[in-house]
Amino acid sequence: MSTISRRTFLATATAMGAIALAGTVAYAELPALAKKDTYKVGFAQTESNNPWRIAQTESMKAEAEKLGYQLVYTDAAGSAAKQVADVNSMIAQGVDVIFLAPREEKPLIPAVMAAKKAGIPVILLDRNVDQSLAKAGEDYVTFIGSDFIEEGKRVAEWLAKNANGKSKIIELEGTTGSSPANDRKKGFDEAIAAAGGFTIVASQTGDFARDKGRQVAEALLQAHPDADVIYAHNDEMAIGAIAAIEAAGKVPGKDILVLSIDGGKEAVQAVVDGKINAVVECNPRFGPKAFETMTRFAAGDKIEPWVINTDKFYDASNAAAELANAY
Ligand code: GYE
Repeated sequence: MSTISRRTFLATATAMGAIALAGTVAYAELPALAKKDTYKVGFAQTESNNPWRIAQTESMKAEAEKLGYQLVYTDAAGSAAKQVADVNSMIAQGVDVIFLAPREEKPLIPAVMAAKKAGIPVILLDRNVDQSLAKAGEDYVTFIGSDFIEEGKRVAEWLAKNANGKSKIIELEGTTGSSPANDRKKGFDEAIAAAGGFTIVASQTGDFARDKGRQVAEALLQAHPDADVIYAHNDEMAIGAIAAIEAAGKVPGKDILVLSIDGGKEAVQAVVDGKINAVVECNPRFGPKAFETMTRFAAGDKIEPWVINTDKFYDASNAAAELANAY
């Protein structure tokens, strides 16, 4: 999959409504959404193994309930294959629109295309799909989510200012092939290279999961005993890394700086406690914005290709004051 082009992919996906036109290919247009009093809405969640996902699901359910819409909710339990099947089942149930949080950038392309073919608009939530294989305004309505490159960059910029001589970084990556893992790595690695004086001694996936993060951090701390910074792509892995640092007889936040993204309550508390040095928030409260975007789309508005969520930032200067607002 990784090497095939958008055109080849679409051509082999068959019956995409593609018509050969003077050497170019025209694709069927984005499905429309009728204006109605109520809707049957699909929400294909990725997994539910962390506070971020749970906050997102709650926000979506609460908003659907508030509007009186029927929500068809599925949880792919960390499997891209199951998530594709979940979307197919929503199509079979005749939902009006599908909110999809694509676990990985490429494997969910067939789900996006199947919905398009069935005439059901898809709105991507929180993770994106491969931009060479599917396009906003053409294959799906829009992507609603944070700027992950910017999140990684903000972590790097904080570190460049506050490193106090620490320089050897272990990076714990999110789920391989997911857009936040790809972009949080890109944003951080580029900014840290530009800052100069730092080395990323190891970069490995912990799958956005606490225990995997702990295990990977443990192994990498053994292989690189001089590492003095851990940058985790989410809170769960940062919290796992704190346990690994303590198990190695070191003090998290002091001997080894810990940096994270997500900003859930437990991580903000860890900033208050001095065990995490800085966290870039990634806002999980999607409900209002998701349904408002859907309403604008049904009204015939032209939707921007990326509806951007803005994120806060926590460090020792504001964590105690912000704790009550963290999810
Ligand atoms: O950071 C992570 C979750 O896709 C932005 O996925 C989301 C990420 C979030 O599992 O904790």
